[in-house]
Amino acid sequence: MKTLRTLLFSLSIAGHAISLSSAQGAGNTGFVTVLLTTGDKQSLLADQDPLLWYPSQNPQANFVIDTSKTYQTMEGAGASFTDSAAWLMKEKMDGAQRSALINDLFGNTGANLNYVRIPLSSCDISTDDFTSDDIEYPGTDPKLEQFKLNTNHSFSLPLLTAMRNANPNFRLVGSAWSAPGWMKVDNSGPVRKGLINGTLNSEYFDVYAAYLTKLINAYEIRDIPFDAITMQNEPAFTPDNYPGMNLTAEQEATLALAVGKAFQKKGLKTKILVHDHNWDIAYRAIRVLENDTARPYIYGVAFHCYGGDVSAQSTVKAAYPDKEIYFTECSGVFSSGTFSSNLMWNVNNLVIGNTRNWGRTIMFWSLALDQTGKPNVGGCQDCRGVVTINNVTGEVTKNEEYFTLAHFGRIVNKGAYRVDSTESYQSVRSVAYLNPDKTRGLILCNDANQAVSVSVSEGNRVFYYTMPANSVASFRWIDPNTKQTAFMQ
Ligand SMILES: *[C@@H]1O[C@H](CO)[C@@H](O)[C@H](O)[C@H]1NC(C)=O
Ligand SMILES: *[C@@H]1O[C@H](CO)[C@@H](O)[C@H](O)[C@H]1NC(C)=O
Ligand SMILES: *[C@@H]1O[C@H](CO)[C@@H](O)[C@H](O)[C@H]1NC(C)=O
Ligand SMILES: *[C@@H]1O[C@H](CO)[C@@H](O)[C@H](O)[C@H]1NC(C)=O
Ligand SMILES: CC(=O)N[C@H]1CO[C@H](CO)[C@@H](O)[C@@H]1O
Repeated sequence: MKTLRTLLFSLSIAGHAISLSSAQGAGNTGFVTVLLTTGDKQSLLADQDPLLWYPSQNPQANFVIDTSKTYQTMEGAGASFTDSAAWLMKEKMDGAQRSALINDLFGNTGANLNYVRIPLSSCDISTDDFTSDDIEYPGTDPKLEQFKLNTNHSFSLPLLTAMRNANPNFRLVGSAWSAPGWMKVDNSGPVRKGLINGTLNSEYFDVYAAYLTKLINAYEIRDIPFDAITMQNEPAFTPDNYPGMNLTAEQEATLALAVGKAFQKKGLKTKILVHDHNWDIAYRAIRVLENDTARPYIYGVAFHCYGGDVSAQSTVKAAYPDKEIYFTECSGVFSSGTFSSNLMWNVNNLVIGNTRNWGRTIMFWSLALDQTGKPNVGGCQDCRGVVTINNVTGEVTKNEEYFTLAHFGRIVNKGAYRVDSTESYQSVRSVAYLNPDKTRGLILCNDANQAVSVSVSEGNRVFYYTMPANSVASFRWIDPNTKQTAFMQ
């Protein structure tokens, strides 16, 4: 086995496919690469010895993979690139630390992340309160003459460019936390630019649609296009100390119609996702979709994890099968759980549960925060970033959220199908994917305190593996019908 592993290593350095038939013993039908993370941190995304496939006429495996049964295609994994994360990366890291971090997050030897959420106004994890058309109270700007991409956005543009350069499948989804204060009613007036409390003034739906169009366009002309937008983060929640804007389902349908028409007029291809809120209020998403006039402009529904169960995603998909499901936010907090319990929960719910329930993206909240969950202007005081950046040394800690995303990113490419696999065996759960290059990806998660030995089959072959206690493993192998050749991770 060591020989095979050494050979694989040198092949991947050589960087091109070479027949491995001479390296395999008689009777073997290829190999499976394995990455392992254990809750006790003894293994952290560590390469294991490759496993061999064994031929078998009728494999009775614990996990049966069937790539002929396909579900949704995957867009990717990532987190929100808040202005706080940009500030930490720019101000608290040196150039070498910064490029190492970008590679660890977005490079294919790191977590291979490719889907990033950009707050289109300030949020709680911000350095300041801002939109791109802030007018002093009680002024207004219905013609958007003062529109200017906020400096806080410009600040993150060079970093976004570096991320895009690190991953050719890089995509963005934008989410607004609030319209500019002057477009709202019942807001906080002059306090914090009117971004706290309140709802969109019914006279300003078209103006706000034009504003969002300008905002998306401002990035697009800088060669940073948005794949999708959620018009409002958590529309059924009114935060009292950071930007927010409560919208009813009816208001959100009206806004989707206005934004859809505005995008169409400008030729913007950015998809419109609604809801961007929790599983337990999925009925609200269905209410938005019930509007026949707005529905054709709505591409899908985005979910957060802070209430309810991930199966709500399937309820929405069953009601509107032609709408796509995105998962856009969940945050770890420093005060809850251990590395191990958080890793197990994340993989079971946000990777396995989410993609078994039609999710096309897997996203955490802030990409980076400092060791005390700062900078922020309110809201979550305890949030943990995907990585922690020490605000004195610039050193990076990869958190359980990082390993959760990496176990997906390293074996699943953009455009992969989620395919059928046995859901569980004892304490182990699975999810499987078929990549566009026909490689297969499988994630197993064992959340018990004992190891579990499992068998996995695809077609007439089987491999064996022992999942350590509290562990997640990512497996990858090639199409059984192609010649046995090495492949790149
Ligand atoms: C937001 O609304 C809540 C509830 O009405 C109120 O207590 C709070 O003071 C408001 N915040 C601001 C900044 O106006
Ligand atoms: C949302 O806004 C409406 C209209 O201003 C208001 O009646 C309702 O109470 C608000 N909901 C919350 C949760 O603040
Ligand atoms: C859909 O929304 C539009 C715009 O607000 C509204 O005019 C229309 O009545 C709504 N349709 C339904 C069926 O609710
Ligand atoms: C680092 O963060 C801590 C906690 O927020 C803060 O007290 C300290 O001033 C920060 N140090 C630097 C150098 O920014
Ligand atoms: C991180 C960052 O660039 N923050 C800036 C946001 O914009 C305000 C002014 O609008 C600046 O004061 C902040 O420094």
